[in-house]
Order: sequence, then structure tokens, then C-alpha cells
Amino acid sequence: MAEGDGSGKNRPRLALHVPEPKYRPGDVADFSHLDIPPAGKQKRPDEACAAADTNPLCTDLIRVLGDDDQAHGPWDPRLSADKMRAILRDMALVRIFDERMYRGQRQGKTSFYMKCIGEEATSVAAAHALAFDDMVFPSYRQQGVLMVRDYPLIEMINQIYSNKADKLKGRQLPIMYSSREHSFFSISGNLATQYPQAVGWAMASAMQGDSRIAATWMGEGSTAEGDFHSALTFAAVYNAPTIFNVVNNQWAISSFSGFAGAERTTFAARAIGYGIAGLRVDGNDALAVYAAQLWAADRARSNDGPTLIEFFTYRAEGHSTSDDPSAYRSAQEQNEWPLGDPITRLKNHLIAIGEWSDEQHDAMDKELDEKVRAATKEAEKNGILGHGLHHPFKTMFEDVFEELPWHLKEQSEQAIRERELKWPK
Ligand SMILES: Cc1ncc(C[n+]2csc(CCOP(=O)(O)OP(=O)(O)O)c2C)c(N)n1
Ligand SMILES: [Mg+2]
Repeated sequence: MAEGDGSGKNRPRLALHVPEPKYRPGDVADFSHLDIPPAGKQKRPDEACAAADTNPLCTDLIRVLGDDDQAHGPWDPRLSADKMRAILRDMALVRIFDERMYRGQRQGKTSFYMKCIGEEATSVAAAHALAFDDMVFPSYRQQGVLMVRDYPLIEMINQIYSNKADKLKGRQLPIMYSSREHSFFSISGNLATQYPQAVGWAMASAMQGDSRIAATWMGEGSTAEGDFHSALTFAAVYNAPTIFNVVNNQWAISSFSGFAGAERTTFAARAIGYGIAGLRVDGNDALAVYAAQLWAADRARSNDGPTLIEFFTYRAEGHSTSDDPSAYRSAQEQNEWPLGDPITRLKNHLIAIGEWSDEQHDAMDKELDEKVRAATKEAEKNGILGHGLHHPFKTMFEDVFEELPWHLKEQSEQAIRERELKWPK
């Protein structure tokens, strides 16, 4: 017999929970509820450990650089000063490049740009821990990987300006780079597609008996996509040599991380359900990022399985040049964010161990600024937005079919005819 009189009228009324961010514009932000463990206190299991041995690390936070600017604990990658300076330099280059391109967008030289301010370590330090020929499947905020791999700045700017030297011929949204020579897979605007692609590539690499692994990145918001979950299932089933980086910058345009499930558990803890290794890492600590990526790379390279890494960080500015975060979040958040700035933290560490100085840092910034300025000037000779110096219009019909089918030939002729009518000359 069912309970009650069968009408159901005494049952509680069902209700949904709709997440709401803690702070909105005008609110005083306070992050004191966050559990930030001291640097150096997290255990470091062997790379070949059982996946479950990493479970405690999925809800902890791997940290190396302490408030005293020293490196602590078993995750300290013990990098040479030269290596740390190289990471610092690449992070500084990303930031300076971002600033200049952002201004270029405001000056009308491009339609769109995306910065990664505050998140530089999650791409730069990670890329330094990978082999040059490991295949990376980035999202749109990993320009740092290209810089670590010495991709020419001028090529990046040509793409951002969609000019006549743009290798992608104006067919991609600005910043959606691609370079086979740098093992950098085409960035897709369709969130999360890079995850299953990375797994497919890693499986092919293993099937061919190759030694190259795949590393991929997505934002925490994108983990709500089905692609995230099918990729992890495939990787877990076949032990595909893949590193899954989740950059938890806590915002997905104007949606906060709660809409991707952050109120329930961490993003690293998703690994537990799939039975793969998981690590949760201070994403603003370049040494911790490096150590975690290297751990996962060594594990994948030895056929010990994929790893999901959550980099806990904060998106310090807007989502893109089309966004205005003051409309939906407290302007104060950035200042209150307790994990600091990745460049400042590594810089202070190098100074604390006597391997760097404020003067050297200023000189480096100046030199990088000159380098970016020169590349920008050079790229501008190939054209900027609206100056007509782009790839010829008809090329948009090329490069897909060996021979253009009749209907596309017709469309192409019609398009060119109409264009000449509209803009004679
Ligand atoms: C499949 C899909 N859905 C929605 C969008 C629109 N969109 C572009 S970026 C973005 C937010 C992504 O946030 P997150 O994954 O956290 O990455 P972040 O921008 O913070 O680096 C959304 C919703 C898209 N490009 N593709
Ligand atoms: Mg995000």
C-alpha cells in the first residue's frame, strides 16, 4: 500500500536549488571561507601509484610557494634558477602581449581579444613541464603554451588582425591559433571539443607505439559539457596517455563556478568517479603547476594512466573584450583573492633566494615590451581590421575540396559579383 491516502497531497513540495554567487557588484568580497592549506604540507605519491592514492589530493590544494616566498615540501620541483627565470620571462611576455593586444582591440585593430591575466602560470609553467612534441589541445586562454614553444609573436598578431599574412586566412576568430609545427591543435570556439580530441589523439599515439602524450585544457565552466565526461570515460577505459587540465578561474563569462557544480565538490574530484588520478593545485603557484604537470606527464608516459588536474585560480579581468564584469561581480574580488598573482609570487621567490632583483625585473619587462611593440609594428604592415589587407575574398571557398563542386563554384561567382557591385574597385 502506498503511504498516505494516495493523493500525494501531504508530500513535501519539490524545489530546485539555483546557485547564486556570493558577491555581486557593490558587495564587499571576503574569501575567508576558503580553505587554503599551508604550502608544502601535501603528500606526493609516486607517479605510478594507484589512482585512488591521489583521492585525498583531489580536495586538498597542492602548494609549493609559501607566504615566506620560499619553496616547500615534496612537490617542490627543485628547478634551477635559469629554469625559473625562463618561466617568469614567459609569463611576463604573455601579460605584456595581452595588454598590447587588448589595447589594439580598443583601437579598432581587431574585433576581439581574450586575456589570461592572473592565469599565466596554468599554461606557461605547465608547458615548461611537457616535452616540446607532446600534443596540446588548448582552449582559448593558453596563448602561454605557444610562447613557451617560441611561436613567432608576429604570426600570432597576423592571426589576431586576420590580415593578408594570417596563416589561417581569416577563417578563425582572432586568438584561435593553430600550429602543427608546434604540436598545438587548432583552438575551437565550441567549448570542450578539445577533450575528446585529445583522448583520440592520445589513443592513436599509443596504438602506433609512439611516445608522445596529449595535454588538454578547459575552463571549469566547460566541464558541464558532455564532451568532458565522455572524454574522461574513454581515457579511463583505455588508459589513454592524456593530461586533463581544468583551469578553475571561477567564472564562465557571467556564470560563476557554482553552475558547473563547484558548490558540491571540487573539479579535481571528478577524477574519483572515473577512477583516474586527480590533483588539485594552486594555479597561481608556478612551481606547483610545473610539478603537477610533470607528475602527470611522467605517469602518462609510463602507461600508468591519465590525470585530471584542477588549477584553482581567479579570472582577474573580463572574459574577453566583449565583456564587462562590473555588471555581474564585485569589483573587489580581484584584490581580495587570496592566492595572489603568479608573476609576483615567482618573482618574489627568485628575489628571496638571491637569483633576481626588482631592477632586473623592470629591465626584462622593458625588453619584452619592446619585443611585442616591434612585432606589432611589423604585423601591422600586413594589415589590420577594416583596412582591406586580408586574404582575397574568393579564398574562403578554397582548401576544402580538391575540386570545387558546381554549387560552390556558383556561390563563389555570385558572392564575388555581389561584392563588386557593393564595393566597386
Ligand atoms: C558549446 C559552447 N557553449 C557555449 C559557448 C559560449 N561560451 C564561450 S566561452 C564561455 C564560458 C566558458 O567558461 P570556462 O569554461 O570557465 O572558461 P573560461 O572562459 O573561464 O576560461 C561560454 C559559455 C561556446 N563557445 N560553446
Ligand atoms: Mg572559467
